[in-house]
Amino acid sequence: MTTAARFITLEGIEGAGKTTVADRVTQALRARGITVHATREPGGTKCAERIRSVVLDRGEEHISATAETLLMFGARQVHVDNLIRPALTRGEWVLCDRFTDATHAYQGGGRGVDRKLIETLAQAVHGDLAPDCTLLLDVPVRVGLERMQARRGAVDRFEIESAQFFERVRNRYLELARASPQRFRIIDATARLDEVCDAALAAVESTLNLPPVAAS
Ligand code: Z5A
Repeated sequence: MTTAARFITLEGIEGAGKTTVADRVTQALRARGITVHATREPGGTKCAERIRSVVLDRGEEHISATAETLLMFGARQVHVDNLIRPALTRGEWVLCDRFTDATHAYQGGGRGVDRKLIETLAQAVHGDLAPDCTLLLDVPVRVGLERMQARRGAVDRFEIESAQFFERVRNRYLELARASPQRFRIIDATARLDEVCDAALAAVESTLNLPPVAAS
């Protein structure tokens, strides 16, 4: 099947279900014959994954909100240059678990980094590259944190943050979604996981005008 390259992103607070939804949407698109690169941020390439470890690990040194923002964009530049742009140029699709909206939500909303700084860095790093469709998996913070605690393993630098921090992140995400209603689809991620996956897939299909799959 030939379709123009598309860039899809998934966003949401911790425990929203992005990992499962990303797998399900990727499989459904591949079943249509579309070449899809499923990737994530921070990370997605060897070098960007090393930056991910630096920014998520709870080391001894203080990492300021500005340093955190710069690390996110450093990883993003490497990811965009080595994976995202080349794939889109080849006409392939990219489905990315988080992108620049996450920096607006976490570093901007959560940590209070100036919006203009984030916009300037975004312009320098990826210019006019923007997702065609962004799924915001929305859950109340209490639900996200309960899910996170239920599967508790090693805790990263974000997972130690307070409920108030995640409220600010969620609110900024909802603001971003309201500001770009053509690009964003808000999915109620409190529903059963299979229902969330179905809603996410339907949102991708409607936003990108994909023809329905013929029943087998
Ligand atoms: N970050 C940033 O600050 N700035 C940036 O610019 C970028 C990122 C790009 C790592 O991201 C951190 O980086 C992230 C923001 C920051 N930290 N936080 N918070 P990440 O995306 O790799 O990590 P994450 O958000 O922590 O992923 P996650 O916790 O794995 O969330 P998820 O992928 O949305 O959830 P999940 O793994 O699919 O599900 C979590 C659990 O909940 C799991 O046990 C599921 O079975 C359960 N779950 C999920 N959905 C449901 C439903 N609907 N019902 C029942 N149970 C469910």
